[in-house]
Amino acid sequence: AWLKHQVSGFKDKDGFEREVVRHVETTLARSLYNCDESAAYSACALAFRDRLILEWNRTQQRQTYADSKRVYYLSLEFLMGRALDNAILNVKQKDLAKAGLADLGFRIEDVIQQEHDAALGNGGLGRLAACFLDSLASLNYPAWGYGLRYRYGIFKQEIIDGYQVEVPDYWLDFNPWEFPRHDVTVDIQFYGNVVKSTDDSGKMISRWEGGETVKAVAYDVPIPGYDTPTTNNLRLWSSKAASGEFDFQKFNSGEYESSVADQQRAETISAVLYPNDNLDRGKELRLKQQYFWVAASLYDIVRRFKKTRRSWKEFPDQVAIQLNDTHPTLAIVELQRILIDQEGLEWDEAWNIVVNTFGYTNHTVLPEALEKWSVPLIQHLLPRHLQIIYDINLYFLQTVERQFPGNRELLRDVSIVEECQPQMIRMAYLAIVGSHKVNGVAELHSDLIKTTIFKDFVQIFGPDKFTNVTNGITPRRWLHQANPRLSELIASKTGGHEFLTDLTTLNKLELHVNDKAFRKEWAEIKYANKVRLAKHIKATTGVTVNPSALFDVQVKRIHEYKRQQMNIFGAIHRYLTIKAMTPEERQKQMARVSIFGGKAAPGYWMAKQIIHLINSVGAVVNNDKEIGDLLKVVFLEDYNVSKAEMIVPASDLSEHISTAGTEASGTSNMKFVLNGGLIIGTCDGANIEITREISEQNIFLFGHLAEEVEELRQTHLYGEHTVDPDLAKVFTAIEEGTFGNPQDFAGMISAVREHGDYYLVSDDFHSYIETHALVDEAYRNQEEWITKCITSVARMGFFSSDRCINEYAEEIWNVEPLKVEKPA
Ligand code: 26M
Repeated sequence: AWLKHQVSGFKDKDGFEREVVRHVETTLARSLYNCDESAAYSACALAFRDRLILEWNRTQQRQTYADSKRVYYLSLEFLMGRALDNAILNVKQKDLAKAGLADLGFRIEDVIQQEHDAALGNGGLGRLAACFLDSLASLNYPAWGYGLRYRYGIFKQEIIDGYQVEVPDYWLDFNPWEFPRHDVTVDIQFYGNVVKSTDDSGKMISRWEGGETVKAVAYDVPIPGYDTPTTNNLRLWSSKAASGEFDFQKFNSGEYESSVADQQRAETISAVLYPNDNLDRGKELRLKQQYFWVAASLYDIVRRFKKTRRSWKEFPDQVAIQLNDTHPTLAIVELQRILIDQEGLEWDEAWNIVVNTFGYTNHTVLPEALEKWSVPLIQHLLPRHLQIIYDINLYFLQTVERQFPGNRELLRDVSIVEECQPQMIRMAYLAIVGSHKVNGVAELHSDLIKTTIFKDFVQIFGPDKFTNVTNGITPRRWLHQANPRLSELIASKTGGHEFLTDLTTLNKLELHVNDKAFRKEWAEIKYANKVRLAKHIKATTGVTVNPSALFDVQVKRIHEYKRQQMNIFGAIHRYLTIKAMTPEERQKQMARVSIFGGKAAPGYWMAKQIIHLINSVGAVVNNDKEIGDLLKVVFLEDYNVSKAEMIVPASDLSEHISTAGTEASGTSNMKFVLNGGLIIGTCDGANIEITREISEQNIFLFGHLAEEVEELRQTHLYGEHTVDPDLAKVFTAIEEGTFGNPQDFAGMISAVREHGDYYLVSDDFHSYIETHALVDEAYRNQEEWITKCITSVARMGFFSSDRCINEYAEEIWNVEPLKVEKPA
């Protein structure tokens, strides 16, 4: 029988205030009289944290006692953002906290903003993992996340003289949301060699004698669900020297320096998140991070399983492990190693367990992002794992040979080991062979992987191994938290907050689409959100923007395939067009604010050039008296999760304009539409499914289709190819020095004109410009525009990460929620 659970919040406002004061005066050892916003944040966070911890412990006990199957989500990235607002909203105590903090002399918004983002991720993949944790807890699934506790998350971006400058993100100074578990540690081996011997029965045994040991220390982060006591766990591993602080023996024998050096080398493993998004550079430290994290997590999972005293063949009935991209693929090899080398299972029995345990999610088709590790590197770092990979490959290729006898070409194409100099291990192929399900993240993407990069594997394993789970987002953070006024308005029209746990009930909004008062309030909320963003723009860039202008937003990692270059070329085209107008024509022109944001990988030269051009165009356009409010171009510094929470609700139009077939899904597209913005986009990723749901009338689609891309690229390289005339005018303006030294932007132009225009900027430019003209016309008619917005929001129910997680649970993990009685 389940105990009736208390809401894990406070009984009343006074109780909350007492706890805040207590934490200020005792935990923080400060007086209430010099309590600033930062101290108020700390105390408030500690107060809510105390409540969270109780439910967290109960949840873990309940899940252990129930002994049902658990999900383990392995991700090198968790882009969590802030935790306090989320924790308060999940127990529905925002009003109480607001009033309590007001009594103490603080505005809750200011207090919440004191928190440093937990930015342990690059972009979409990391944020998806965070949304999944939220849904897993909110739906009461017994689930853990496993990741790395980076000392430095994604760098902070500063814009200096129009250029990106990277500043380290040291975020652990005060982090009340993590709990070190110094008693939960795992020794992780590296290097060394493999010793072979035979046991009594003559069976060959391999033992790995490691050359170096590093300690993994667990840090746990509570993950609260919405409107449920379930509080799951995110376990992040931190590395430290195996000998503890530093090696005393070495210290005493006078080798102080080398002892400290050992310690530093060990701590380097979890020191920093690699800031590349969709690019693999094959660095040794990255491989060390991957194995360190995978080995510690598997040890932990196996330890937990062993406590149940079940037989090994039941492992996949108790454990589902999801691989977030190929980054944790070594887990497949590590589990096989544990089972055969340490637990003494036969190869086939072990392999069966492994395959039934793992699922693999692919997030990209870009060739430069597909992970490969060189054989000499793995040989050096993980010698036993390399042997196992070779054996996995051998058995796999033997089955392929039996199925398709004599097809040498096929064997070469699907081999996990790429035969080149040096040999390379193809991690995606290893992940496919070692998993029972492989999924893409949107329909088009899942189709593409089946017909292109993984087509041979569909032949070999059959189509059922490959499936689609279209991405989703959590409506708690991306509607309720980011846009509280809209959330309340929706609640007032749909009969409460049910949409936060069943997003499909948004469809009730369509009944009210013609309700005058509702539409008016809808418009007011959007305007207020734009005013707030306008203030932020003024404060951070000095640019004044008119909140009545159309806010046109593109915020995401800077990447050529995402085509921010096309967007800024489009803005230049708009500028030139307005400049050429008569005053009468200008009168009729719709005002625009072009807003950009996003980080470039530090070594991605072209992405940095794009940022520089955006800033240079802004510097000219924003100071052109003839232009006034008709066009502003703004680059927002340091785009991250908490900035997104402000930007997304303030957009009228957002841009999702990747070259067709390159963006696996996109998830910000969903966030923008859910917040009452329209989108301009290509037929790519989840844009296609968004269109199907909200209808073609409510989205601005343009550009070539995925199936046309290959041929166009060929034409660029071998056929006649001229740059679109409107784009050519843009290039001329840049080359005449309109935006500063043309040399600074020569790379962006030559990529289109001289180097084959791989991303089809010129091919899509005309249709892009024409579609923006349609946007202007649509925005002119505010009534119709609002109708489109409301209708779209009403039809977005499908894109909840709750739907998405339920699909994973059913199709891939075979797990069920652990029901708990809802708090009264
Ligand atoms: C790889 C090797 C070395 C260092 C870093 C990486 C790496 C890191 C992040 C590679 C890819 C990474 O992320 C890819 C990513 O974010 N993909 C996005 O995933 C989203 C969630 O499924 C999709 O919505 C996006 O379309 C897709 O680009």
